[in-house]
Amino acid sequence: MPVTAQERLSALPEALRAPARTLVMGVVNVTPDSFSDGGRWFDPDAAVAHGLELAAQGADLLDVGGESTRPGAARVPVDEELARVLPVVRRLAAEGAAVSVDTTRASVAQAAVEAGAVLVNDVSGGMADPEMPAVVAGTGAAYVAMHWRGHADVMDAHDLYDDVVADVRRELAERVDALRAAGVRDEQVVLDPGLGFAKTGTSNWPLLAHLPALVADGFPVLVGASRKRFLGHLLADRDGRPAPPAARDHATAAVTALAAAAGVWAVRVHEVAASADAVRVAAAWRAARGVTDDGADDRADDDGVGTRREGRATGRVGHAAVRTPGPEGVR
Ligand code: PMM
Repeated sequence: MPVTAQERLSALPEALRAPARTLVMGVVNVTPDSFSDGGRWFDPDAAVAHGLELAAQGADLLDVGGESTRPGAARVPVDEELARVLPVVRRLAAEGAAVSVDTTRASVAQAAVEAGAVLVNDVSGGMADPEMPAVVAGTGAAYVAMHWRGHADVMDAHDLYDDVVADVRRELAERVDALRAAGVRDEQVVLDPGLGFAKTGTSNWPLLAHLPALVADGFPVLVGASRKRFLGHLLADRDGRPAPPAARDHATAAVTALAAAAGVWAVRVHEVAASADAVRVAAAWRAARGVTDDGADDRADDDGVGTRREGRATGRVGHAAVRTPGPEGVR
Protein backbone atom coordinates (compact mmCIF):
# COMPACT_ATOMS: atom_id res chain seq x y z
CA MET A 1 0.00 0.00 0.00
CA PRO A 2 1.40 3.41 -0.90
CA VAL A 3 2.12 5.57 2.11
CA THR A 4 0.66 9.06 1.99
CA ALA A 5 2.37 12.17 3.29
CA GLN A 6 -0.19 12.35 6.10
CA GLU A 7 0.56 8.83 7.24
CA ARG A 8 4.31 9.11 6.97
CA LEU A 9 6.20 9.90 10.18
CA SER A 10 2.91 10.91 11.74
CA ALA A 11 4.53 11.65 15.11
CA LEU A 12 6.33 14.57 13.47
CA PRO A 13 4.87 18.04 12.94
CA GLU A 14 3.09 18.08 9.59
CA ALA A 15 5.69 20.24 7.86
CA LEU A 16 8.36 17.61 8.47
CA ARG A 17 6.52 14.61 7.03
CA ALA A 18 6.79 15.30 3.31
CA PRO A 19 8.76 18.53 3.22
CA ALA A 20 9.29 20.58 0.09
CA ARG A 21 13.05 20.35 0.67
CA THR A 22 15.54 18.24 2.57
CA LEU A 23 15.39 18.86 6.31
CA VAL A 24 18.33 19.89 8.46
CA MET A 25 18.79 18.04 11.76
CA GLY A 26 21.09 19.93 14.12
CA VAL A 27 23.31 17.91 16.47
CA VAL A 28 23.12 18.59 20.20
CA ASN A 29 25.66 16.27 21.82
CA VAL A 30 25.30 16.30 25.60
CA THR A 31 28.56 14.41 26.00
CA PRO A 32 32.03 15.13 27.33
CA ASP A 33 33.73 13.16 24.54
CA SER A 34 32.08 13.31 21.09
CA PHE A 35 34.69 13.42 18.36
CA SER A 36 33.90 16.83 16.96
CA ASP A 37 32.42 18.90 19.77
CA GLY A 38 32.90 16.77 22.89
CA GLY A 39 32.27 18.68 26.10
CA ARG A 40 31.12 21.96 24.61
CA TRP A 41 27.45 21.42 25.39
CA PHE A 42 27.77 18.99 28.28
CA ASP A 43 26.06 21.35 30.72
CA PRO A 44 22.24 21.16 30.19
CA ASP A 45 21.85 24.95 30.03
CA ALA A 46 24.58 25.15 27.39
CA ALA A 47 23.02 22.27 25.46
CA VAL A 48 19.57 23.91 25.44
CA ALA A 49 21.03 27.27 24.41
CA HIS A 50 23.01 25.57 21.65
CA GLY A 51 19.91 23.73 20.42
CA LEU A 52 17.89 26.94 20.30
CA GLU A 53 20.69 28.65 18.42
CA LEU A 54 20.76 25.82 15.86
CA ALA A 55 16.98 26.15 15.48
CA ALA A 56 17.40 29.88 14.89
CA GLN A 57 20.00 29.12 12.23
CA GLY A 58 17.52 26.90 10.39
CA ALA A 59 17.57 23.46 12.00
CA ASP A 60 14.23 21.72 11.43
CA LEU A 61 14.98 19.01 14.00
CA LEU A 62 17.31 18.87 17.00
CA ASP A 63 19.05 15.56 17.69
CA VAL A 64 19.91 15.21 21.39
CA GLY A 65 22.46 12.53 22.26
CA GLY A 66 24.05 11.52 25.56
CA GLU A 67 26.40 8.80 24.43
CA SER A 68 29.34 9.33 22.11
CA THR A 69 29.60 6.97 19.16
CA ARG A 70 33.06 8.13 18.14
CA PRO A 71 35.26 5.21 17.07
CA GLY A 72 36.64 3.43 20.12
CA ALA A 73 34.27 5.11 22.62
CA ALA A 74 33.20 3.15 25.71
CA ARG A 75 29.54 2.78 26.67
CA VAL A 76 27.86 5.18 29.09
CA PRO A 77 25.74 3.69 31.94
CA VAL A 78 22.03 4.02 31.23
CA ASP A 79 21.34 6.23 34.26
CA GLU A 80 24.02 8.62 33.11
CA GLU A 81 22.61 8.71 29.59
CA LEU A 82 19.11 9.42 30.95
CA ALA A 83 20.43 12.18 33.21
CA ARG A 84 22.18 13.82 30.27
CA VAL A 85 19.44 13.75 27.66
CA LEU A 86 16.10 14.01 29.47
CA PRO A 87 16.37 17.59 30.81
CA VAL A 88 17.58 18.80 27.42
CA VAL A 89 14.87 16.95 25.46
CA ARG A 90 12.19 18.24 27.84
CA ARG A 91 13.26 21.84 27.64
CA LEU A 92 13.82 21.95 23.89
CA ALA A 93 10.45 20.28 23.27
CA ALA A 94 8.81 22.81 25.61
CA GLU A 95 10.38 25.55 23.49
CA GLY A 96 8.54 24.12 20.50
CA ALA A 97 11.44 22.35 18.80
CA ALA A 98 10.98 19.04 16.99
CA VAL A 99 13.31 16.91 19.09
CA SER A 100 14.96 13.66 18.22
CA VAL A 101 16.82 11.46 20.71
CA ASP A 102 20.05 9.80 19.58
CA THR A 103 20.12 6.55 21.53
CA THR A 104 20.49 2.82 21.06
CA ARG A 105 18.66 2.05 24.33
CA ALA A 106 14.94 1.29 24.43
CA SER A 107 14.52 2.68 27.95
CA VAL A 108 16.11 5.98 26.95
CA ALA A 109 13.98 6.13 23.81
CA GLN A 110 10.80 5.51 25.82
CA ALA A 111 11.66 8.14 28.43
CA ALA A 112 12.70 10.68 25.80
CA VAL A 113 9.43 10.27 23.87
CA GLU A 114 7.57 10.78 27.15
CA ALA A 115 9.65 13.93 27.64
CA GLY A 116 8.60 15.25 24.22
CA ALA A 117 10.87 13.69 21.56
CA VAL A 118 9.07 12.91 18.30
CA LEU A 119 11.82 10.86 16.70
CA VAL A 120 14.11 8.10 17.95
CA ASN A 121 17.47 8.09 16.17
CA ASP A 122 18.99 4.67 16.73
CA VAL A 123 22.44 4.25 15.17
CA SER A 124 22.12 0.50 15.70
CA GLY A 125 18.85 0.14 13.78
CA GLY A 126 17.40 -1.87 16.64
CA MET A 127 20.33 -4.27 16.92
CA ALA A 128 21.90 -2.97 20.15
CA ASP A 129 18.82 -3.38 22.33
CA PRO A 130 16.32 -6.13 21.52
CA GLU A 131 13.57 -4.12 23.24
CA MET A 132 13.94 -1.17 20.89
CA PRO A 133 11.58 -2.28 18.07
CA ALA A 134 8.75 -2.97 20.53
CA VAL A 135 9.23 0.42 22.19
CA VAL A 136 9.19 2.14 18.81
CA ALA A 137 6.03 0.25 17.87
CA GLY A 138 4.43 1.17 21.19
CA THR A 139 5.28 4.87 21.10
CA GLY A 140 4.47 5.44 17.42
CA ALA A 141 7.45 7.78 17.22
CA ALA A 142 9.34 8.29 14.00
CA TYR A 143 12.39 6.02 13.97
CA VAL A 144 15.74 6.29 12.20
CA ALA A 145 17.23 2.85 11.59
CA MET A 146 20.89 3.34 10.76
CA HIS A 147 23.17 0.74 9.19
CA TRP A 148 25.32 -0.66 12.00
CA ARG A 149 27.51 -3.66 12.62
CA GLY A 150 28.74 -3.17 16.19
CA HIS A 151 29.42 -0.73 18.99
CA ALA A 152 32.02 2.03 18.68
CA ASP A 153 34.79 0.00 20.31
CA VAL A 154 34.68 -2.68 17.61
CA MET A 155 33.01 -1.13 14.57
CA ASP A 156 36.13 -0.33 12.55
CA ALA A 157 36.94 -4.05 12.38
CA HIS A 158 33.61 -4.60 10.58
CA ASP A 159 34.51 -2.50 7.54
CA LEU A 160 34.37 -5.59 5.30
CA TYR A 161 32.06 -5.53 2.29
CA ASP A 162 31.75 -7.38 -1.01
CA ASP A 163 29.86 -4.43 -2.43
CA VAL A 164 29.25 -1.78 0.20
CA VAL A 165 26.15 -0.29 -1.44
CA ALA A 166 24.42 -3.63 -2.03
CA ASP A 167 25.47 -4.95 1.38
CA VAL A 168 24.21 -1.88 3.25
CA ARG A 169 20.91 -1.88 1.36
CA ARG A 170 20.41 -5.57 2.07
CA GLU A 171 21.24 -5.21 5.77
CA LEU A 172 18.92 -2.23 6.08
CA ALA A 173 16.15 -4.25 4.44
CA GLU A 174 16.75 -6.94 7.06
CA ARG A 175 16.31 -4.31 9.77
CA VAL A 176 13.04 -3.24 8.18
CA ASP A 177 11.86 -6.85 8.28
CA ALA A 178 12.76 -7.09 11.99
CA LEU A 179 11.00 -3.82 12.75
CA ARG A 180 7.87 -4.92 10.89
CA ALA A 181 7.89 -8.20 12.79
CA ALA A 182 7.83 -6.22 16.05
CA GLY A 183 4.86 -4.16 14.91
CA VAL A 184 6.66 -1.03 13.73
CA ARG A 185 4.75 0.55 10.86
CA ASP A 186 6.60 1.46 7.65
CA GLU A 187 5.29 5.00 8.08
CA GLN A 188 7.48 5.39 11.17
CA VAL A 189 10.74 4.40 9.49
CA VAL A 190 13.64 6.46 8.14
CA LEU A 191 16.76 4.66 6.86
CA ASP A 192 20.36 5.85 7.17
CA PRO A 193 23.42 4.32 5.48
CA GLY A 194 25.52 4.98 8.60
CA LEU A 195 28.50 6.86 7.22
CA GLY A 196 31.59 6.24 9.35
CA PHE A 197 30.02 3.31 11.22
CA ALA A 198 31.88 0.15 10.21
CA LYS A 199 33.10 2.27 7.32
CA THR A 200 36.58 3.61 7.88
CA GLY A 201 37.50 5.35 4.66
CA THR A 202 36.65 4.68 1.07
CA SER A 203 33.53 2.68 1.98
CA ASN A 204 31.69 5.96 2.54
CA TRP A 205 31.98 7.40 -0.94
CA PRO A 206 30.08 4.70 -2.87
CA LEU A 207 27.22 5.06 -0.38
CA LEU A 208 27.05 8.78 -1.06
CA ALA A 209 27.43 8.35 -4.80
CA HIS A 210 24.59 5.82 -4.84
CA LEU A 211 22.18 7.70 -2.57
CA PRO A 212 19.58 7.85 -5.36
CA ALA A 213 19.37 4.05 -5.20
CA LEU A 214 18.78 4.14 -1.45
CA VAL A 215 16.21 6.91 -1.84
CA ALA A 216 14.47 4.86 -4.54
CA ASP A 217 14.07 1.98 -2.08
CA GLY A 218 11.10 3.97 -0.80
CA PHE A 219 11.86 5.06 2.77
CA PRO A 220 12.86 8.57 3.78
CA VAL A 221 16.67 8.67 4.02
CA LEU A 222 18.83 10.47 6.59
CA VAL A 223 22.52 11.15 5.93
CA GLY A 224 25.05 11.94 8.65
CA ALA A 225 28.34 12.96 7.05
CA SER A 226 29.03 15.90 9.31
CA ARG A 227 32.71 16.34 10.25
CA LYS A 228 33.40 12.64 9.83
CA ARG A 229 36.82 11.06 9.40
CA PHE A 230 36.48 10.39 5.70
CA LEU A 231 36.09 14.14 5.15
CA GLY A 232 39.16 14.78 7.30
CA HIS A 233 41.16 12.41 5.09
CA LEU A 234 39.80 14.02 1.95
CA LEU A 235 41.01 17.41 3.19
CA ALA A 236 44.37 16.19 4.52
CA ASP A 237 47.31 18.57 4.39
CA ARG A 238 50.42 18.00 2.29
CA ASP A 239 51.93 15.80 4.98
CA GLY A 240 48.84 13.62 4.99
CA ARG A 241 47.52 14.87 8.31
CA PRO A 242 43.71 14.78 8.31
CA ALA A 243 41.89 18.09 8.64
CA PRO A 244 40.55 18.47 12.21
CA PRO A 245 36.77 18.09 12.75
CA ALA A 246 36.06 21.83 12.97
CA ALA A 247 37.74 22.31 9.56
CA ARG A 248 35.35 19.88 7.87
CA ASP A 249 32.22 22.07 7.81
CA HIS A 250 32.58 23.35 4.25
CA ALA A 251 32.99 19.80 3.00
CA THR A 252 29.99 18.80 5.11
CA ALA A 253 27.88 21.48 3.43
CA ALA A 254 29.03 20.21 0.02
CA VAL A 255 27.84 16.71 0.97
CA THR A 256 24.55 18.23 2.16
CA ALA A 257 24.00 19.83 -1.24
CA LEU A 258 24.74 16.60 -3.09
CA ALA A 259 22.66 14.46 -0.72
CA ALA A 260 19.76 16.89 -0.95
CA ALA A 261 20.00 16.90 -4.74
CA ALA A 262 19.77 13.10 -4.53
CA GLY A 263 16.47 13.48 -2.66
CA VAL A 264 17.31 12.56 0.92
CA TRP A 265 14.76 13.44 3.58
CA ALA A 266 17.21 14.96 6.06
CA VAL A 267 20.87 15.60 6.81
CA ARG A 268 22.33 15.50 10.32
CA VAL A 269 24.91 18.27 10.85
CA HIS A 270 26.80 20.10 13.57
CA GLU A 271 27.03 23.43 11.74
CA VAL A 272 23.53 24.25 10.56
CA ALA A 273 23.67 27.57 8.71
CA ALA A 274 25.60 26.40 5.64
CA SER A 275 23.55 23.23 5.30
CA ALA A 276 20.31 25.23 5.65
CA ASP A 277 21.44 27.20 2.58
CA ALA A 278 22.64 24.09 0.78
CA VAL A 279 19.28 22.30 1.06
CA ARG A 280 17.58 25.33 -0.47
CA VAL A 281 20.04 25.33 -3.36
CA ALA A 282 19.34 21.64 -3.90
CA ALA A 283 15.57 22.17 -3.77
CA ALA A 284 15.81 24.81 -6.49
CA TRP A 285 18.07 22.49 -8.47
CA ARG A 286 15.65 19.60 -8.21
CA ALA A 287 12.69 21.80 -9.09
CA ALA A 288 14.49 23.05 -12.19
CA ARG A 289 15.28 19.47 -13.21
CA GLY A 290 11.62 18.56 -12.87
CA VAL A 291 12.14 15.90 -10.23
CA THR A 292 8.76 14.57 -9.21
CA ASP A 293 7.61 13.82 -5.71
CA ASP A 294 7.46 10.07 -6.20
CA GLY A 295 11.10 9.33 -5.54
CA ALA A 296 14.65 9.94 -6.64
CA ASP A 297 15.83 11.58 -9.81
CA ASP A 298 16.92 8.38 -11.47
CA ARG A 299 17.12 9.53 -15.05
CA ALA A 300 19.68 7.77 -17.17
CA ASP A 301 20.27 10.79 -19.38
CA ASP A 302 22.29 13.60 -17.97
CA ASP A 303 21.38 16.44 -20.27
CA GLY A 304 18.20 17.58 -18.55
CA VAL A 305 16.16 16.66 -21.62
CA GLY A 306 13.95 13.68 -22.28
CA THR A 307 13.19 12.56 -18.77
CA ARG A 308 11.96 9.09 -18.11
CA ARG A 309 9.66 10.53 -15.46
CA GLU A 310 7.63 13.47 -16.63
CA GLY A 311 5.93 15.30 -13.84
CA ARG A 312 5.32 18.41 -11.86
CA ALA A 313 8.42 20.40 -11.03
CA THR A 314 7.76 20.41 -7.33
CA GLY A 315 11.23 19.58 -6.09
CA ARG A 316 9.57 17.78 -3.22
CA VAL A 317 11.32 15.16 -1.22
CA GLY A 318 8.95 12.29 -1.03
CA HIS A 319 8.28 8.62 -1.50
CA ALA A 320 4.97 7.43 -2.80
CA ALA A 321 5.61 3.75 -2.34
CA VAL A 322 7.34 1.85 0.38
CA ARG A 323 9.26 -1.22 -0.62
CA THR A 324 12.41 -3.00 0.37
CA PRO A 325 15.29 -3.51 -2.05
CA GLY A 326 15.34 -6.53 -4.25
CA PRO A 327 18.30 -8.88 -4.33
CA GLU A 328 19.52 -7.55 -7.66
CA GLY A 329 22.04 -5.07 -6.31
CA VAL A 330 22.37 -1.54 -7.51
CA ARG A 331 25.46 -1.11 -9.63
N1 PMM B 1 26.45 9.85 13.37
C1 PMM B 1 26.79 10.09 14.64
C2 PMM B 1 25.83 10.06 15.66
N2 PMM B 1 24.53 9.80 15.37
N3 PMM B 1 22.88 9.28 13.80
C3 PMM B 1 22.51 9.01 12.54
N4 PMM B 1 21.24 8.72 12.26
N5 PMM B 1 23.41 9.02 11.52
C4 PMM B 1 24.72 9.29 11.73
O1 PMM B 1 25.49 9.26 10.75
C5 PMM B 1 25.15 9.58 13.07
C6 PMM B 1 24.17 9.56 14.08
C7 PMM B 1 28.22 10.39 15.00
O2 PMM B 1 28.47 11.75 14.99
P1 PMM B 1 28.59 12.68 16.33
O3 PMM B 1 29.48 11.95 17.31
O4 PMM B 1 29.17 13.93 15.87
O5 PMM B 1 27.23 12.89 16.88
